Amino acid sequence: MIKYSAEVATAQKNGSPIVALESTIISHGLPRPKNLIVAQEVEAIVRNAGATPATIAVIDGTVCVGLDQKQLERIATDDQIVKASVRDLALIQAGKKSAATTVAATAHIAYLAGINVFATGGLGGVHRGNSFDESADLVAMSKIAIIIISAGVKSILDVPATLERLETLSIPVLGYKTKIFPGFYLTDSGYVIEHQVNSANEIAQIWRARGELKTDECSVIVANPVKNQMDLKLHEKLLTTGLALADKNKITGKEVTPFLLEHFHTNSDGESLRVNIEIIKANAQLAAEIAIALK
Ligand code: PSU
Ligand code: MN
Repeated sequence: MIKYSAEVATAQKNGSPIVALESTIISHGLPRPKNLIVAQEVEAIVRNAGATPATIAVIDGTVCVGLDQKQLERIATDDQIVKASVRDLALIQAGKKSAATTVAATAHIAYLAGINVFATGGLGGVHRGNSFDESADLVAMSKIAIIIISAGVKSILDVPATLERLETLSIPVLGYKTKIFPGFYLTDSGYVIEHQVNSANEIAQIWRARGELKTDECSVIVANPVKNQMDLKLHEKLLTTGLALADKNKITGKEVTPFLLEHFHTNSDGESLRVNIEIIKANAQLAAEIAIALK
């Protein structure tokens, strides 16, 4: 059912560390043409750190774990690529269609492939102003055992509501070298978390302890704050205008997150893109270190 890239198949055979990477950030999260370059650079970071990258997507009905150059290009440039969450996967496969996978869908496939570390940019969560719009990422993370490295949830979301949902769903949130929950574009979302970890080894130890205590049925979130955050004033302005515009244009469902991200990218003169790239690269690096520590 799953097609593995040559390098991922080799890594699996050798039992060497693998890092899953999501593809919606490439197709719907970053502007073209930079998206393809970033996707390639992120894979290179994982390789240089001593692990194997496995970017996950569905191509012409085949679930792919690890993409070759042409497939990566397709995800980055083809307008037919849709954004797929968990509920969409079977439809995409049966219809022989192609899709980029969200955090939820990527975590699901990575788990099937036996991969236990996954790097992304930002997690989905509870949206502002519409308490029924909760990302399926939350539900997926409550059911899938994988370590997910992110820069928190975006400030476009309702951060405190998301943190409360994570608590309800019993999903542990570990701050990497901090107790301040990051806000994706911002180093500090304004909310604190309980647990700080200071090394990849510490995370690996927690992962193993979960197994012994049978609290290992959900994800572990590692929140890795961006170092050089977005200009605060610009962020505030784009957040206000973006939310108002989404409301005015009646943007709903899976369109909301891509709409707001694009609003940031087209109106920040490269600033949101710079931060986004820094985040995904730093998370890929940390994910590789954790994957190595687990071995
Ligand atoms: N955060 C980002 N960039 C992204 C996304 C989130 O910084 O591209 C994507 C991820 O794939 C995430 C999805 O899983 O948005 C969440 O979408 P929704 O809010 O519709 O569940
Ligand atoms: Mn939604």
